[in-house]
Amino acid sequence: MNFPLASLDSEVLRHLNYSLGHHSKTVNHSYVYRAFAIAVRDRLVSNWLKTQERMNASDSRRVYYLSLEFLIGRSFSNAVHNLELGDAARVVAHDYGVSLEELAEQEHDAGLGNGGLGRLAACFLDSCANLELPVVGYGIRYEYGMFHQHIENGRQVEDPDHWLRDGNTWEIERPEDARRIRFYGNTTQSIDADGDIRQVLIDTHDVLAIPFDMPIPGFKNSTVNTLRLWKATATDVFDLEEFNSGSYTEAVASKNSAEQITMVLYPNDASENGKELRLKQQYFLVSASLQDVMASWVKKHGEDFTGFAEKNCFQLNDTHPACAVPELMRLLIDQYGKSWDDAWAVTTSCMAYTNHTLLPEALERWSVRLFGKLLPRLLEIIYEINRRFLKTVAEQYPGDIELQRRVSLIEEGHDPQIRMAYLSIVGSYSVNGVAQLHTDLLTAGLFSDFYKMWPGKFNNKTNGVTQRRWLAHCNPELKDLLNETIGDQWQKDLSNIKKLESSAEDAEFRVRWREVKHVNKQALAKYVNENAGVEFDPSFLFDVQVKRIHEYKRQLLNVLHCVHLYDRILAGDTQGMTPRCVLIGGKAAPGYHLAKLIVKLINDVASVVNSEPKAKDWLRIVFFPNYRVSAMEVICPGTDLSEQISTAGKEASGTGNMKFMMNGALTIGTLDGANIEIREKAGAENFFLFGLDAAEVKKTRENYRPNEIIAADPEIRRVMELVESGHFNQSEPGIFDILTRGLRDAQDQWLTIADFRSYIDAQKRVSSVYQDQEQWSRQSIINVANSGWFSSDRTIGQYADEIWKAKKL
Ligand code: 26Q
Repeated sequence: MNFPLASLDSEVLRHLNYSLGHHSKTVNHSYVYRAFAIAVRDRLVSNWLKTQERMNASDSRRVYYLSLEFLIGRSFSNAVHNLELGDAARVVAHDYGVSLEELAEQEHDAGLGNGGLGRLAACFLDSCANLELPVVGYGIRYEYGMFHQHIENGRQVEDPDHWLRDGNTWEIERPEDARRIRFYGNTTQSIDADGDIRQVLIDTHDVLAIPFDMPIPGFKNSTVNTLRLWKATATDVFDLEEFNSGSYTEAVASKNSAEQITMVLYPNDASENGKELRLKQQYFLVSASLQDVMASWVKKHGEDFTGFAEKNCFQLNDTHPACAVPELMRLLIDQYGKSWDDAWAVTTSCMAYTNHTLLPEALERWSVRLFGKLLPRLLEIIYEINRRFLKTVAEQYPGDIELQRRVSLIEEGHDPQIRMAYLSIVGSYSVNGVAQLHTDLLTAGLFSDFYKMWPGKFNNKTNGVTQRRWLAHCNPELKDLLNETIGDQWQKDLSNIKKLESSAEDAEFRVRWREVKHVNKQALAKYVNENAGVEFDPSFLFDVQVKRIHEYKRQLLNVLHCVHLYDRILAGDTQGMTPRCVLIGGKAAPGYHLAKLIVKLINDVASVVNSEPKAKDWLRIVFFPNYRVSAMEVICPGTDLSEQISTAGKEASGTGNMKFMMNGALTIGTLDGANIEIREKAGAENFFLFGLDAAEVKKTRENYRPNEIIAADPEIRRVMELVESGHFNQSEPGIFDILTRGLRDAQDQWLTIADFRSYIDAQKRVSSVYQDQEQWSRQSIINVANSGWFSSDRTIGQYADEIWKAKKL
């Protein structure tokens, strides 16, 4: 089936008239955007349906990527790019007196994620469509995405993000595929038709899950994959009949409590423990998605699930969807009457788990009490999984009671907890980390007991990002230069970018390289001015750190370096200094007070420095508000220096580091996460390394004396004294004491002071290389030429071959 489409201009006009009810060409940009978006979407639809047919016809294993987060950002510009409609769309937009970029800006970001983990899921979907793999994303259609951040008196203020307020062109509601999700209730036994005893749940509170499908277009291929997002609604059609007429209004009002479940994304990028609503979200996603997959299996194969695992696989994006393990068991046993052993064989052959954290405190745990109240049957199943698992442990390691206690899925105590990571490991056939160091540290540390039991389960899949969004689309100037120099195959397969390397020695090419960067820096300077009212000078070095605000990511170290530069400027010590514009952006979790205080410090240091006349020629600092996907699309092309300065052994991978590398920034960083691989690929001479490595961090903690380091280093001492004197917070004395006390504390987890001298020295090397623009350009080109490994196409290729065993459609 091919739906005939007229030319883009007449389609846009038709949608403006008939879909949106406007007649004039002078209508506002928001309507023009929507007419365009519908016209572009129409171009996806027939390929979307064809891809579904191909998927149904193919006998490849299918993959379901289960994630509480998909940080999609904007879809319009991405679809235009992947369909190669840019030139046509530009011309038509011109007729409406608007640029394509202005139109694209009408779209609200789909901010359905916190940060790295959510954006990774979105890059993965793009790569799966590019590689034509049969992968479906399953997530939640949050009414409110990641909060909007604005700054008042230097402090973060959160506002709700009602991203759907102008409608969403990129979704199709499919009420016919609604699923029923059952919460609370009690388990009892009953005899089924065959005379077998079955566990049944009674007196449950039910909610409906309604799917909304979003198209995920491949690049220059006819593949359009699906992201299916679930929305919760009340089961009113069923329940209202049962209710007597007196409770009619109450029944209608109960719609509200059902819809709560998908109302808002939890804005914590480390676990926020114990919130019942969060557990409801997790189970809601998992149960709806599993029922969906199993219903289509049954339609085709009947209730025989013996071949199910060979043809289906679920990738768990962290432990957030870990209920998939006991829920699949429940469905197989209670719904389809399978034996425990058969159900367990199926489950443990089709679940795969990705871990994204090294912070032990961020491993998810649920109180047994709360879990058992909300999901009583699942708790029974988890206990049975644990009983059988501990039995095999006891057989394998007789007498090792301590081991049994350590690996138990239940952490005993006055309020026993379910260890979701352990449940995921026991229930999966694959467990992976997201960078080599991360995987090594997991198998040697957090998960070492499990690694000893099942070494073959563990594997590494270093993260990647999609070069379509993060290079071709966001940096059209660089795209054009690359295409002209090495052809355009790199968009399909980024390993081709290696061909660029020889151009590093071409002086004329380097001039053009700098011209591209300059244009991008001008665009970033304009964006910074519009959004934060600070003037950035494109002749300065643009030094950028954007990511969630966290102690371990050490935005504090960056600020301390800014204070050090400011101190030197005031002292007239600008010998060898390079003028810099420092940009820091990111959101703090609303309940994470220290992170919010770091935001305040950045803003207060920025306002003092920016209003100091002596600093004007040397240093500008901005806290960029409301950092998000669409902001990164402007920020990364204009960045010279990428700050990746986490305490070694804490950042699982990082993915912003890869986006900056692809756009020609050099990295200053620690030996943490994927930084290590970036440095290996780019060459140590093209990376500004500083700080302790993970092993040294561990060792240093044993005998850490930050006060001695501060006392012994006059530059560091002055920085501390400046901050402690209240110089940056004269009207609010004492507010930063908790931060400076933390820095001086021997128990400081993040060892900021331990790495400060090394960081200052590395920043000096940055300054001096930057002053040799030819050298800087060479190193920048070499970084881009070696960024091929960090394409999410490479990552997904490895998932498909090594974990999923999925074949191209
Ligand atoms: C958990 C429970 C309750 C509420 C929220 C959460 C929650 C939500 C999001 C916990 C963690 C996250 C997100 C974690 C995350 O983004 N981790 C990052 O994942 C990236 C992709 O693998 C890595 O590159 C980063 O190193 C890692 O920090």
